Amino acid sequence: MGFNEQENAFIEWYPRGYGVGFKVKERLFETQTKYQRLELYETEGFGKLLVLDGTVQLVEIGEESYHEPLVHPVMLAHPNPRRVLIIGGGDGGTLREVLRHKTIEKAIMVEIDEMVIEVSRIYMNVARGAFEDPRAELIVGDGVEYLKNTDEKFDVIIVDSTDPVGPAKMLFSEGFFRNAYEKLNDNGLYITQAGSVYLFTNELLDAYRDMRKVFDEVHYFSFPVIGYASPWSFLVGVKGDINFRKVDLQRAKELKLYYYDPERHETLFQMPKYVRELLEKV
Ligand code: AG3
Repeated sequence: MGFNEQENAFIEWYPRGYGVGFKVKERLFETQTKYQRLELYETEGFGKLLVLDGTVQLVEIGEESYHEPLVHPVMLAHPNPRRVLIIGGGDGGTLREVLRHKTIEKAIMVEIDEMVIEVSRIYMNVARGAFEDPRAELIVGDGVEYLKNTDEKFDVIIVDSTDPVGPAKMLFSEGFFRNAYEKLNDNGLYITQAGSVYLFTNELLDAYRDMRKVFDEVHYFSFPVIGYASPWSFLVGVKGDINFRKVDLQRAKELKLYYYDPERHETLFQMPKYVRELLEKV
């Protein structure tokens, strides 16, 4: 697991011996934070690589292939997203993409691990000023507790967490989905990353099943993400009357996107056939 001296590469091992790796130019550092093991590398071809508990969080070159599909489909399907909550996302990439939308009045980000925020801020060019934006509010704390106790309501809730195994497991529980549903405005959208389509299929099915118990409608989609065992899955929960199959192309034009293509929004929904069939059966 992790850094391989012989290959001079960082390799993340997924179940069944499936690996995703990057050649490393320099090992920048490794530390145990209060919550997890954090590693940072300079890769040969993809800029810096951030790893938490042995799992790739992002590479600087290509991180938009994750942050764009996580943020923009829900933001553009919502008719007027003004207040957004982000859970996790300590590197600031999700917050940065949210703040590109002119409708935003407030974006609250709740990240449990301050070290992730600090390391990203100091070493990586991901947040690009997002934390200094007056519309942004950063809370260092437990997202589960925050969502249970807050009096605030949101138009969009985005969960940018680690895998649905280990510490982030709670963020994929029915109880958590219920709290999120309650804290959405009458018309609201919830999105979570939901793991590798091929290698975490059971986790995807479990989360889909539990979200369907809570939300008025649930959509799934997949996207090829640089650095992860792709395709990667995403789950969207709808509260109220919002059509997630349609996005606002007018607002999309101003964004100049690189990976997610709003004009081909329908292509987002492709899933390998057997996975779609499994999802339809849950
Ligand atoms: N959030 C992590 C997604 C999960 C990656 N899992 C994995 N490599 N096994 C990404 C943080 C970026 N803001």
